[in-house]
Amino acid sequence: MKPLVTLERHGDVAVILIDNPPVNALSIPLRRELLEAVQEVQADKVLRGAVIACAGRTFIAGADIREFDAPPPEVTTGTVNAAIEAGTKPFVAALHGTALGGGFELALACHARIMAPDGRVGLPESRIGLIPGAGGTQRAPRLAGALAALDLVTTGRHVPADEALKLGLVDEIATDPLRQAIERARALAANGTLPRARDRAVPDMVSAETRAAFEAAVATASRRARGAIAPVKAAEAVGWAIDLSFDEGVERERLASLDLRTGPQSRALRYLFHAERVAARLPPGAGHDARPWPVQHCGVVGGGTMGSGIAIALADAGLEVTLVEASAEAARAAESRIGLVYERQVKSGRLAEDMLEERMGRIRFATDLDALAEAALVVEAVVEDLAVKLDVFRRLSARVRRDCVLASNTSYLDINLVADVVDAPERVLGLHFFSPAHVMKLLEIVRGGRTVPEALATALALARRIGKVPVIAGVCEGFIGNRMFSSWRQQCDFLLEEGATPQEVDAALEAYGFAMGPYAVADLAGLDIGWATRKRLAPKRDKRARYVPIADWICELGRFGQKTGAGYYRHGNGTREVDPVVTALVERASVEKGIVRRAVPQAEIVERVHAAMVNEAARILGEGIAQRPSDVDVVLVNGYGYPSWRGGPMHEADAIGVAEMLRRIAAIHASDGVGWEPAPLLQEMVNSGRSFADLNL
Ligand code: T1G
Repeated sequence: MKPLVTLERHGDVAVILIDNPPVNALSIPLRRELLEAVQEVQADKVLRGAVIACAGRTFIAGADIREFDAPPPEVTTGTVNAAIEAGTKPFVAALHGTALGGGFELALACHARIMAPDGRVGLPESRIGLIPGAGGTQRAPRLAGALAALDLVTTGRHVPADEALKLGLVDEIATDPLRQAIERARALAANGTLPRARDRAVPDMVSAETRAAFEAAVATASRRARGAIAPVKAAEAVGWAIDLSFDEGVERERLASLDLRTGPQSRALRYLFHAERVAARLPPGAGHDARPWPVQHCGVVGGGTMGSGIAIALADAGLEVTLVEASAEAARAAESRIGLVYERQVKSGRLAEDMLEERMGRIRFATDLDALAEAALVVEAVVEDLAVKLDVFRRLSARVRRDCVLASNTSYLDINLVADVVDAPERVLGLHFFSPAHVMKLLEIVRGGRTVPEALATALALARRIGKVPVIAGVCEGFIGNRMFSSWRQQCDFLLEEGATPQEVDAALEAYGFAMGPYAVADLAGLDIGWATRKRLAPKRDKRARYVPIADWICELGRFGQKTGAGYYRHGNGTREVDPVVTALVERASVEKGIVRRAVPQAEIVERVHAAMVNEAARILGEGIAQRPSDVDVVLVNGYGYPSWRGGPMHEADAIGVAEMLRRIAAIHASDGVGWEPAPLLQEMVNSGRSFADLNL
């Protein structure tokens, strides 16, 4: 077995080199070898110091997530850190790539940190339901201050090199961090200094005012957690760095991290971490090892809200983008729309001012599809009208390369109809972005009947490159996400007729962990889109099915949500208010159905919404539209605000039990009739004793 850790001698400084692809995760054997190397350096008569570095794409990206269900090992990252700090020789970390979690905690225990200019550091443990367990919540505040450390451990964000240097988390940025780290170790040994984070006081907790600012920041972080435990615990741990001795703080942190590791929230978040990576792989079977076609120049047809957002997402990833609009005026409107987004990013500090021109320069604007002649991939994002879309694809097909991937951003169009009108139908697929396209993580990749694996591989590679979370969907009305949303939104409307109000439904789901309830989301997105869909589908709707007209009545009043100042709510200066007009419409719906309104408990709202999700998902799985239940969870969490610390509706259905889910859905069918029949898959699963987790394997 190749060693995971080697020790190279560079004169009187050792380089401890870690090599554990793909991300040098701290596994049990690696930590054991690392501790032995540290002890060897400390015992060696010649060596005066050491550097810890990694081979491959990144410094240690954290503890090995796959080991978290096993009992805690005897050699933890904290053990290695303590050995480094207890010694009399300087250890310097050479950081590149993403030094995260236990990896960055190891670096913080070193006496200095040298970082590559394009490197990033972070303590993202809260994103998998944990808190740093190897001193990160105790050393980071001592180096960067409590407020900065609080931000890092509660958001889990990655910190770029220049910010890490400014915060004091690293000591130097160098294009050759290894060479510079060797020099730094030699210099520290020469002047006999051993700077240790643990010896410092937290620099910014110096007065009642700063402590009050810290407490206020803790309260904000807790509010933003919306039911997630880890960020709240991480904030508390930073407080230990202020109030307790280092050793007391480290011990409390270790125990808290171990406690969270066995809890349901961390299990759910680790499940999602794995699920997102499984979803991003090519489907098993024929062509599962297909290679993606190279993509550098992308086209976008249509510069409205979606097209502009897609162009930004592509440009932000360093791709060349040509956006084609129907007229010079429309192209100018798209350019100003995109410019506004970047100007807002400059104002908020997310984009450096001197980067604005360069970023805008990545997007060219044109009015002729000939401008896409050399594009490797084109995303159509014109109006959701079948005839218009098919005309665009007919004209595109005559102008672009035969191997150019042709994608539609449609939220419902049958991709096979597009494939019918182009030559080379094998390169046609759907790329369903979620608004705002440059922000929302989810990307549904819709696979047509003739889409070849190479085209899928190209779309998956593009998703990864632009930082999206891809899920492959088959062709049906609404693919995976919108089809499920349509189903559970109907249950919400039924609840309105039975006695709930829009604000009560929203409050119940927001208490459950959703960032925003469905009616508030509808007002944000615009009610006219759903209205147009309902009118389009009306001829096909089963007249026996229960139908709630409240949304139609609201739209008939010209109330389309925030964009018109009123929808389910009345909107003004960033607030939403209950509107008696809507309350009256809701009550009218009950009267017209002869329903005596009743108080609807929050638990019932959540239970019925969840059951509707699971039943529609079971149908989607049974039809092969989604490959596995965990893909459905990835869609709901990344595209619809389902609380990630719950894992997703399918993960939660397993905790409730499939038989109980079937019972709940059967009860809904008994009360709500046609369209609410339990999915056949559920009975099959009960008969075979299989869980949704079993279907993921
Ligand atoms: N453990 C095990 N495997 C990991 C891993 C980890 N920490 N991180 C990534 N992988 C695998 C991943 O499953 C995939 O495998 C491959 O590496 C490439 O990952 C003690 C307790 C580092 C930014 O939370 O954020 O330290 O699917 O596809 O998009 O206090 O991976 O190919 O078989 O994501 O370039 C803290 C989690 C752990 C970092 C790279 N660390 N990882 O992103 O590649 S807890 C994290 C990431 C901890 C300490 C605590 C990302 C990345 P496969 P990828 P990427």
